[in-house]
Amino acid sequence: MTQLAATQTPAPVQPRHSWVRDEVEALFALPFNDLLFQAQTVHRQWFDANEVQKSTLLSIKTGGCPEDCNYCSQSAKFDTGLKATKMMQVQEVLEGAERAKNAGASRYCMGAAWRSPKDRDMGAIIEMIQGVRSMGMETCMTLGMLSPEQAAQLKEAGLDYYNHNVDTSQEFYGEIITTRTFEDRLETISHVQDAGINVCAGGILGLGEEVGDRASMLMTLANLNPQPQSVPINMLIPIDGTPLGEAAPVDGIDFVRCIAVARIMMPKSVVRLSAGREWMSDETQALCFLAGANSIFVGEELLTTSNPNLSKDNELFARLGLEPMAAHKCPSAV
Ligand code: SAM
Ligand code: DTB
Ligand code: SF4
Repeated sequence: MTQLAATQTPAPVQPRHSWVRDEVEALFALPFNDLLFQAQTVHRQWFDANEVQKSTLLSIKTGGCPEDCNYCSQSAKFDTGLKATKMMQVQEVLEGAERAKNAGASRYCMGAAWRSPKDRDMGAIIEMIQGVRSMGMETCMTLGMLSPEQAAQLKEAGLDYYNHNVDTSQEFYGEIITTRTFEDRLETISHVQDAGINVCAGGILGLGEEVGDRASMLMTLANLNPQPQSVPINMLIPIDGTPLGEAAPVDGIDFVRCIAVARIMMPKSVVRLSAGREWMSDETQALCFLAGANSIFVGEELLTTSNPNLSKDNELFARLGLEPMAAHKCPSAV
C-alpha cells in the first residue's frame, strides 16, 4: 500500500446507507476525544467549520392536534393549558418572515399541528411558500403526513424543505406515539423525497430511550437514500400535562455524542442543534458545534416554547467566531 504524502488530503467521507446497529453503538462508545476528533475531521471535509445556518420557526396553526405524541404541548389528548388556534392569515405569516430575515435567518420554517393537511388548506399554504420565497429566504414546512399529490403540490409551490422527524428508534416508537406508526413516518418521508423536496428528519433525546435507541434512530436516518439533507436533534423540553412532563434531563455530554455520531454517519447533511438550547450552557452548545452541529433555530420562540433571545445568540456567535451560513449552501441539497 502506498503511503499518503504529508501534503495529500484524504478523499472526503461519502454518505453510506449500509449502517448496522453494532457499528453505530461502537461510535457512541468511543472515547469522547476520539469521537469528537473524528466528527470534526468529517465536518471539515464538507463544510466551513465556522458557519452555522439559522432558521426561524413559526407555528401557523397551534394546538388541538389529534395525534398523541407523548412529548408534545399541542396534542389534544393532554391538558397542557395551550390554547388551540385557527390557521394564521397569509399576510401575518409573511410579516413574521420579514422580521426573521431582518434578524439574520436564511430559512423560515412553518409548522401546523395537523395529522395531515386538508386539501382546503393547501391554497393558503402555497401562498405562504411563494411569499416567503419571494423574499429570498428558503422555505420549510412541517404539516404532518402527506400524500404523494400533496408533496408534489408543495414542490410546485417552491418548497425547499419538509420537516418530518422519526423522533426515536423504530423499536421504541410505540412507547411514545400510538396514533401512527414508524412506517407511516417513513412513508411520508419517501413521498417528500420522490417529489424532489429536501428532507429535514431527525429526532428527540430524553424520551426515556436507551443509547441503543439513539443508535437505531440514526441508523434509520443514515440508511435513507438519499440521507436527509437536514437532521434536527432536539433535546426534550418537558411540557407539564404531557406523559413526559417529568422526564429526567438529558446529560449534555450524551447529547454532544449523539450530534457527533450523526455528523460522522451523515457527512453531507446539515445537523441541527434544535430544541433545548435554552437549557444548555454556552460550553455545551460550543461542544455541539465542535461535534459537527451547523444549524440552529433563532428567534425567541420555537413553536410553543421559548428559545434563547437574539442578543444572547449573537453574543455566542461572536464569542465562538461563528458566521451565519448563506442560503442554498448545503452540499447535499436538491
Ligand atoms: N405536527 C408535525 C409533526 O409532528 O411532524 C410538526 C410539528 S412537531 C412539533 C415537530 C417536531 O418537534 C417533532 O417531531 C419533535 O421532534 C419536536 N418536538 C415537539 N415537541 C417537542 C418538545 N417538547 N421538546 C423537544 N422537541 C419537540
Ligand atoms: C424540529 O425537529 N424541531 C422543531 C421543528 N423541527 C419543527 C420544533 C421544536 C418544537 C419544540 C417544542 C415547541 O416549541 O412546541
Ligand atoms: Fe401533533 Fe406534531 Fe405535536 Fe405530534 S408532534 S402531537 S403530530 S403537533
